[in-house]
Amino acid sequence: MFERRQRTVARGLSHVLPVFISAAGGGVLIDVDGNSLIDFGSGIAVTSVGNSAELVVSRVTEQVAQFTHTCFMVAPYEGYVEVCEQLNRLTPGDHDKRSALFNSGAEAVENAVKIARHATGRDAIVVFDHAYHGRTNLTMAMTAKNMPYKEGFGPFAGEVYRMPMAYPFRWPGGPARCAQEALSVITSLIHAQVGEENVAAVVIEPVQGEGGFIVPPDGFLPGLAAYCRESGIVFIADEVQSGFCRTGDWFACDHEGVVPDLVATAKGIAGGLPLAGVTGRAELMDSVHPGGLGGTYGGNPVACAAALGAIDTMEKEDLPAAARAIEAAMLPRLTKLAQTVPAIGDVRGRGAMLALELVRPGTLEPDAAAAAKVSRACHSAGMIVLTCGTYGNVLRLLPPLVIGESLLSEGIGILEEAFARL
Ligand code: PLZ
Repeated sequence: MFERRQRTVARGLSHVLPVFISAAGGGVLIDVDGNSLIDFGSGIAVTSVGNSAELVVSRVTEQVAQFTHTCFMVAPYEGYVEVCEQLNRLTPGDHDKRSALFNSGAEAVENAVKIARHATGRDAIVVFDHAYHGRTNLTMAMTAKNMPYKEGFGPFAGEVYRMPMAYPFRWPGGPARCAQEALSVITSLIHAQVGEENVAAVVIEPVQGEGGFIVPPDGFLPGLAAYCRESGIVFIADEVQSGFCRTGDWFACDHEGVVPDLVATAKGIAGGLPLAGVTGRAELMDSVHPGGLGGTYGGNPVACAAALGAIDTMEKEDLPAAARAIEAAMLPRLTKLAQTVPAIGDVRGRGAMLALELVRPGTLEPDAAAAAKVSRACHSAGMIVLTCGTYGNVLRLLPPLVIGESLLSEGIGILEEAFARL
């Protein structure tokens, strides 16, 4: 199969593991050779409700037999409206909201930017160091890391301005001063280099994903949101990776009661089917003329049925609490591990979005080779872990929220053993 893949599929698509999957569920992937792999990746934070979750399967099966596509812009259907109702209800804030549905996280982020520009009549977009927003032209411009995402793919969209991220582990003045100092640097840079009156939107992942699972210090996001409000800037939360129970709240912004003007969602929303959304203040969303937003497949009826099944599962099984329980089970063991392994410079994250940042002992120098070595050791021992980070030196742990205690514990054991052999 791998040989066939090499002959037919473009080289630009890489793999974490050279396996082909034939079945998955309950936090385990089974490959075509019959190997079982503990899943600490969830298909990059997608299968939070598990693979083939019961309510996803039943809703999708029913829908796929009824009709597969009409295009919401041609002939609407109830599932789309129901998903928008759920998004309006579940996203932070109880103000009047509207939603629109798309196919991917990148598409949701692009549309959030379109809406913010249209509503404000301004052009500039502010993003952050270590940000990841997607692989389309605009979202590549918004993404920080060159290799592999941007290398050779320019020219990139203009009017995108990058600011320092409040990154406690690497903040020069130390974690305690990170929030205040970052806010002051960011607001003065925006004033001096862009002019707040030109800024349509500030776009931020409330917990950064691909860039290294960077959790901003308390006070940073509320401060940034308040600054945006005072300056007439649309505050956009990219909750594509952090949203839908992953961090122990419905959305990562909920942790500090931050209410974004627009929220981009995808990944966990539909139990593995492709669906994304933009949800936000009715007056911003509705500033766009009819026909200004859309797409052939956005909010496809089968994907909407999957989302309704996934959201139902999250509520019935209280998956925010499940994510907090995963944190409670994992964090003490990871912290203990860090005390015995000098290469672990930082343990961070929330809920079931946890990470270890690896450095040369006693320094801040990133050690990508160590991260690669540990992840390879986990892979050979039958567990999927992913790396991330601008410097490629962060191991990230993203189990499905329904993984269950014993499998979770077995997975952490594999990680501990991999570190013991580092
Ligand atoms: N915003 C915060 O995490 C997707 C990228 C995988 P799409 N992250 C996984 C890869 O290498 O392509 C992501 C994200 C945040 C936007 C996106 C983009 O979502 O559904 O991949 O377009």
